[in-house]
Amino acid sequence: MKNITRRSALKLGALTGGSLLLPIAFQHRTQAATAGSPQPAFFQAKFRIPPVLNPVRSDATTDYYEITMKKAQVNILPGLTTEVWAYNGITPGPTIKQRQGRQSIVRFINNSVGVPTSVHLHGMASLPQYDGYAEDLTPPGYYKDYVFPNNRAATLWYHDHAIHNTARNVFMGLAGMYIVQDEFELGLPLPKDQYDVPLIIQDKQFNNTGKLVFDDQGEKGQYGDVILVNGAPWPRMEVAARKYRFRVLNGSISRSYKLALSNGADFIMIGTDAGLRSAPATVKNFRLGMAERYEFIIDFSKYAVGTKIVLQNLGLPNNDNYDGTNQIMRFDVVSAATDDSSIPATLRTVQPIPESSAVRTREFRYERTNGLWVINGKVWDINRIDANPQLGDVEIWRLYNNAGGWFHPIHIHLIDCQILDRNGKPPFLYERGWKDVFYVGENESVRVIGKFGPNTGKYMTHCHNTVHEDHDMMNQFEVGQGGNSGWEAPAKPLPAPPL
Ligand SMILES: [Cu+2]
Repeated sequence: MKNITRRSALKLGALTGGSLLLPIAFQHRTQAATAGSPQPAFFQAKFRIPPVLNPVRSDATTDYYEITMKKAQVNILPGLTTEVWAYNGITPGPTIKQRQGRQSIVRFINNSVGVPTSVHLHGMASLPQYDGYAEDLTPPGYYKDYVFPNNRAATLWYHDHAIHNTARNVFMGLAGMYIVQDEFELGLPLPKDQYDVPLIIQDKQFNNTGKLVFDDQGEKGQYGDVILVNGAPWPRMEVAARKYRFRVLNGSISRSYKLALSNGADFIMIGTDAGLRSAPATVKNFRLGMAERYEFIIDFSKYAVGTKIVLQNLGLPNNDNYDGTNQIMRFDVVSAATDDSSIPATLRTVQPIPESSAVRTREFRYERTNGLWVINGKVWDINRIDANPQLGDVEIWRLYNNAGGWFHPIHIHLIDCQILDRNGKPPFLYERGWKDVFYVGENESVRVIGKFGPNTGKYMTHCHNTVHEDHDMMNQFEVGQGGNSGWEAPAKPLPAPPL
C-alpha cells in the first residue's frame, strides 16, 4: 500500500466505526479494506473465458455481427450484484474471432447504457470513419455499423472511446477481445483451441453493496483494489500438465502491471501487441501497460499434478498499489495430459524497419501542466492536426516523459511500429516486435518507427491511461495524399433494419 488517499482515509474512518459488515465469502485483508472494496478470498472464483460471438450471418467475403450495449446486473463479487455497462450485457464482452482477409461488419447498438458511445477496435487499421474517433458518437437509441478489414493477425480489443468519458465507460464494462488469425499462424504447432486462452486483466473499485465506484482522483487515475481476470476476481484456473498459449491484455484504466510467476519460471514470449514475434524469447517478468497485449506460453508439463503457480504483479511506481493487487490469478495443475503442441524456433518474420528509411522525426512530450495532461503543451482540439505524414512515409516518433511522477502508455492508431530504443538503449527483449502501445515510463524517452498507411485520413494518438486521455492527453495526425480526410460516419436511429 503506497498511498493512502484522502478518499481512502475517509473510508478507513468509516471502517473503524464498525459500519462495514462483510459476507462470509470475503476475507479480512486489513490494508486493502482501507481502499474500500469488499475483498473476496484469493483464488476461489472459477476462471472463465468470454464466449465467442457467432455472426448473425455470413456471405462470401463478410461476417455480420450484432452487439448491443446495455446496462446489466451481473455477479462479480460473491453474493453481490453489480450494475455494468456492457457489450451484450457481459463484461468483458463476447470475443470476436476472425480470419485475416475476411471482413467483419459489426452493428453496435446503443440500447440502454444511457450515454453516447464510440467503439474503437484497438489494433485494427480501420478506415477513419470506423476507427472509433472520439467525437464520432452514437447517441442512446442509435446504432452504427462498423466495418473492420481484419488485415493483420493479432490479439486486438474493442472498447469505448467516447470523448471525455472513455475511462468511465470502459471502467463500467465496455471492453472485449477481438482475435484475428491467418493461415500461417494456424499452421504453426502452437497450442490451439482450448489451450489458447485470453487473459484480460482489470482492476476495479466497488462500494460495500457491490456497486462500481468510478473515482479518477482529480483526473489522476482510476485505481481499483480488486483484480479481475476475464471478469472474475483473482480466479483459479485449472490446467492440464501441458503447454498453454495465453493472450494477455491489460484492460485497466490506469494500472500497469509487472507480471511474474510465483515459482520463478520463465514466460516464453511469442507475441506483442500486433502479432507473433520473429522468435520466442524467455523472460522472468515483463511490464504490461494499459492496452498492451503480449502472448506467451507457459509449459505446465514440467509440474506434478497438484502444483499451484500464482501469476503475480511485482508492481510498478505511481500505481496506488493496494494490498491485493500484487496477485492476479492462480494456475492449478489438476491433470496429466498429452501435448502435441510445440514452440517453433522461428515464428513470423518481423522485418526491422531501417532507421535510414525514415523521412522525418517528430517529437511528442507528455506531461502535466497546470493540472492538465498535455502533449507538447497542448490539450485535445478537434480542429488541430499535429502531424501530417503522407501515405507510405516512414517516420520516427520520439515519445518522452521528463517527469518522475507518472508514466504514459502511448497509443498510436492505424499503424504498427517497432521500438528503436528506450533511453538510447535497445528495447526490452519482450517488446521487440510489432506494437501499437508504447510504455513511456518515468523519465523515459522512446523512439518508435512506423510506416503510415494503409489508409489516409485523421487518426488519434493518446495516452492509454484513459483518465489522462479524457483530460486531455490526445491529439491527431492526418495521413495525406488520399481522398479520405474525414473521420465521421453518422449513426442511425433505431430500430435498425436486419443485418
Ligand atoms: Cu498518461
